[in-house]
Amino acid sequence: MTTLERFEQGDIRALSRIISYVENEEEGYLDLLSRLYRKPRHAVRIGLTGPPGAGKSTLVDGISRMLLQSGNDVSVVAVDPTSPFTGGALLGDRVRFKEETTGGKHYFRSMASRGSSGGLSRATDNASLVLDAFGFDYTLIETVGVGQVELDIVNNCDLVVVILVPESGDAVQTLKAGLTEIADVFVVNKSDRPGADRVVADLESMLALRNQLKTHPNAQKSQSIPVLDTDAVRGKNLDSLVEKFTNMIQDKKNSGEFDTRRREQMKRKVSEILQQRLFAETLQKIASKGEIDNVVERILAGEADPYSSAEKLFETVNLAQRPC
Ligand SMILES: Nc1nc2c(ncn2[C@@H]2O[C@H](COP(=O)(O)OP(=O)(O)OP(=O)(O)O)[C@@H](O)[C@H]2O)c(=O)[nH]1
Ligand SMILES: [Mg+2]
Repeated sequence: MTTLERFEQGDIRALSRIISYVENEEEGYLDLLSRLYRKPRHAVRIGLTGPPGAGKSTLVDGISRMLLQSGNDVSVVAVDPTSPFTGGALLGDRVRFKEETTGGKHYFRSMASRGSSGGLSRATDNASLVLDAFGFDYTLIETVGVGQVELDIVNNCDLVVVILVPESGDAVQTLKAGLTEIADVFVVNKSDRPGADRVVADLESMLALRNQLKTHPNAQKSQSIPVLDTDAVRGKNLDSLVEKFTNMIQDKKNSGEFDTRRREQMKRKVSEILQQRLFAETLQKIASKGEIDNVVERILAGEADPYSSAEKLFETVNLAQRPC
């Protein structure tokens, strides 16, 4: 039996193998993705992001348990952009699976650096597709930090939970980090520690302030951004959090926002693929003419500048492509 056949029959080892296959972009992986895109899928993707040590994994565990208890199959993808990963040797550490006695299936997978930031976000997106095609109801994606890589990753999610802690301090920093642009829900975790109330209040007043600035493009969105305080270790408010985001997802589905978001994500994905393809092809055409070296010499000799030279090189390709 092929790995794909075993995957289709619900074999977890085949699932892990297929995730590695697409993660490493092994030969033929695009054909496989093409088949998976045609399969029925219904998983909801939830992105959870926040600073290191904020309690994301503890929260993800708690949320998973609740979703499992309601009979859902839950997969978790933990993305760690800082951890270099070189091959299959660590697979055992990167995969956990258990069939909950009380509920659904639970699968855990970690993803590590793929060399380039675009690569990691693409690998995470493709792994999520595999999990979706396998039949999971939810995929929880944990990412550390708030850099471009994390933004790219959570931009592919249906709902984004941003996790802060009392130590996050001045919540205005949050705004600067662009968190309000991506958050659908704010969580202030470690609420057993002093200062949590203050961060909740700061966040709430910041969101209220943004609503008053009617001209802000996200004003409408921030109106409905809830702020919850949790204690992931003791389970405080985890039920409210799960209830909140499941209701939000249902509302988004009812209002059409869910589909609109997915449509935008897919449009972005197709555009990115196209962009990379066009870029690579155009550059290759220009390079094959050996013109770049000539241009560099002319710029260094003070006879040209990089901007108009690049423009002229681009035009040579563009003109060559035009039909007569
Ligand atoms: N007091 C308290 N400790 C917590 C809470 N949530 C998590 N922790 C602890 O904080 C530490 C970090 O928790 P993790 O869940 O690993 O945090 P993380 O955000 O996943 O960490 P990284 O993935 O390394 O960024 C652990 O020791 C947890 O037990 C909480 O609500 N209150
Ligand atoms: Mg973690």
